[in-house]
Amino acid sequence: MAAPVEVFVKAAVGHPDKLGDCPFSQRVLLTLEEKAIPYNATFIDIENKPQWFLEANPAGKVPVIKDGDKFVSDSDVITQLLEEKYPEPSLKTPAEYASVGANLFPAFLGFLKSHDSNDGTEAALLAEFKSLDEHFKLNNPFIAGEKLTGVDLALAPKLYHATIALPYYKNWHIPEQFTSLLTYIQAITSRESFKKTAAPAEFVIAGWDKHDGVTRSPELSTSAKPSAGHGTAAAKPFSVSL
Ligand SMILES: N[C@@H](CCC(=O)N[C@@H](CS)C(=O)NCC(=O)O)C(=O)O
Repeated sequence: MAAPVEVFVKAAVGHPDKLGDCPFSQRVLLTLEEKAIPYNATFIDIENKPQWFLEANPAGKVPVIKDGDKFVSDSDVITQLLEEKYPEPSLKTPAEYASVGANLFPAFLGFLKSHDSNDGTEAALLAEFKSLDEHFKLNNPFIAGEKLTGVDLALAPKLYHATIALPYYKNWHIPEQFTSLLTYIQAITSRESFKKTAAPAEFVIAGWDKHDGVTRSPELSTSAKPSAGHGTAAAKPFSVSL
């Protein structure tokens, strides 16, 4: 039997022995889980990167996998390599669906960092969610229809972050009328693979707290941080007590 894949992913902020909040790391873990590939995960404290990690991977980003003697970085490259080496079950995304949701993360980040309610970032994010909702009205239960594919595993961790960070930092939720999108989020984040690889809400917030420019709206700044708990269901977003 082949040796387990060695994968290096982000550790939780303040908990170097626990899985952290990186959506790109989760994408790779999801791919390993859904393909039932045996793996060993090592958590990397990105605020205090070990010397051996920087020598092996000078760009210093996670996720990384070890392929023979080589370290391979970037979730796009890693998931493609895993697809080639472990073709069954296939997670190949048909070309026409490959870019679904590709603009979500930049739009989410733009709004999360915005301190000007008139700068258009909220409208841009809303347009992304609307376009996803329209997609899922026509294509479901997965992005490509009947079958789970790699594009779902790239998008799901980003949606999970959105459902935790937007309520917490901006008191903002995905509008309830986007029922097809919310159904998708509920279903994909309920998969065993997702629950096993998701960082709990408090680690997601701890991660975003470290990002430049990410701060809570002033009216939220005194309310509670998320409490301990694992696998917050995305359609029941973490809510702050105001
Ligand atoms: N394009 C990369 C992005 C990876 C990335 O941004 N990783 C972040 C954590 S989520 C990281 O390693 N940051 C540490 C650093 O930049 O030093 C991918 O898809 O893997």
